[in-house]
Amino acid sequence: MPRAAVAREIGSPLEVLDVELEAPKAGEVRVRLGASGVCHSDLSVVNGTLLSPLPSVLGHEGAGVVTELGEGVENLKVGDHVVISWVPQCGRCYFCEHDQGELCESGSAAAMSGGLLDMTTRFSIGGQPLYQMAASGTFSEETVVPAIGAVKIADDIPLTAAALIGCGVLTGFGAAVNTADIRPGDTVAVIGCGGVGLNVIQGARHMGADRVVAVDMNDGKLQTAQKFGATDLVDASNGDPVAQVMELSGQRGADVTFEVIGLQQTIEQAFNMARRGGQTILVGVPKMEVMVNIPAAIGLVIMEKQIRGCWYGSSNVHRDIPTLTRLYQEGKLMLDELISAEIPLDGVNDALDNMGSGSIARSVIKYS
Ligand code: PAD
Ligand code: ZN
Repeated sequence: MPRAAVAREIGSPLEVLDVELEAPKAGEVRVRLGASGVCHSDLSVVNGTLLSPLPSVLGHEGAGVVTELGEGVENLKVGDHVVISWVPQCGRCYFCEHDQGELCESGSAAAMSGGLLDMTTRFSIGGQPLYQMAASGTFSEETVVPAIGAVKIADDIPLTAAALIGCGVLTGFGAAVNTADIRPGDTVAVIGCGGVGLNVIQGARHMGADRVVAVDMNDGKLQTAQKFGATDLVDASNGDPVAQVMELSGQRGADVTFEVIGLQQTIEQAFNMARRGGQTILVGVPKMEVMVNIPAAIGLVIMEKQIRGCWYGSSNVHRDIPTLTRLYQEGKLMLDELISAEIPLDGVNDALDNMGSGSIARSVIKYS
């Protein structure tokens, strides 16, 4: 019986409980988790920003070791180290075939349902089913996931570092590398420098951006952003961030801007600080009812600005997870530096509470 952190209802702290876990069905694998990052999207489920069926085992940024194979699993074997993908990607549907695996038909439906590919969950407690967030459920010592949602990595990559790839790195780095069109020499602005925004920053540098302007309201987050490659720091709590980015870019605006928080105000700021002909990428997930005001004639047509959403870093996980682990091994991707605190599962509520602290990039649950 694994121990898992369960969200029973919106607004209540997670409860760490012994839960039942069924054996993997056909096409599924059981994974003993080594580590799970704590992402803002977990907090967004707890506070009701992000709708996800409850009661549920939360956590969607994990890595571990395969311990059991369901019938017919051929891509993995017992003992393989894997990163869990919170959008399982089949490789065969319309979206996967159009290089949009992050929108995979079967994976997206599963992730939204709180279950696996057949929309049912493997967790329960006292006979009552417990959903698993985003076809994952990584706030648990063990989980069962679709085999197409577990991507093999080398055994010598620490699972704490690998876990972060599962959401924050794929999303943030992917937003810069896959979703956006960053060109060498560009000026990029990133609003929101938490666990995901830091990876947008390192992704933008990887793409050859000359200047990366980090925008945040928290000085500690800005200091960390500098370590991840930000060249200019804008404190949004001290003056209009749009005016500050305009000034830094000779009043032209940034070539590419990213919003990595999920607020109407900062989405509009990101759009307004992009140059004519520039691009704005929305990564932060706002409350469902949020609408944004974009000047259609001036902003979109006459200034030819683009605005584009980004889901899971527009990643093909079967291609991008191996690429990211290789970059890490070559010293070209910072993962260990993202880990501000290694915590036990029982510390998960504190980690959710402390997410806004300037000294935290990511808290990582380490399982023994
Ligand atoms: P985080 O809490 O670590 O970082 C958020 C950052 O925003 C912090 O540094 C805050 O200080 C900063 N911030 C908050 N308000 C403001 C403001 N008004 N102006 C400037 N800075 C501000 O979160 P995270 O990095 O884990 O996640 C960020 C968002 O990305 C969140 O909405 C999450 O749900 C979303 C996300 N989206 C995807 C996707 O596929 N699109 C994947 C993963 C996470
Ligand atoms: Zn996440």
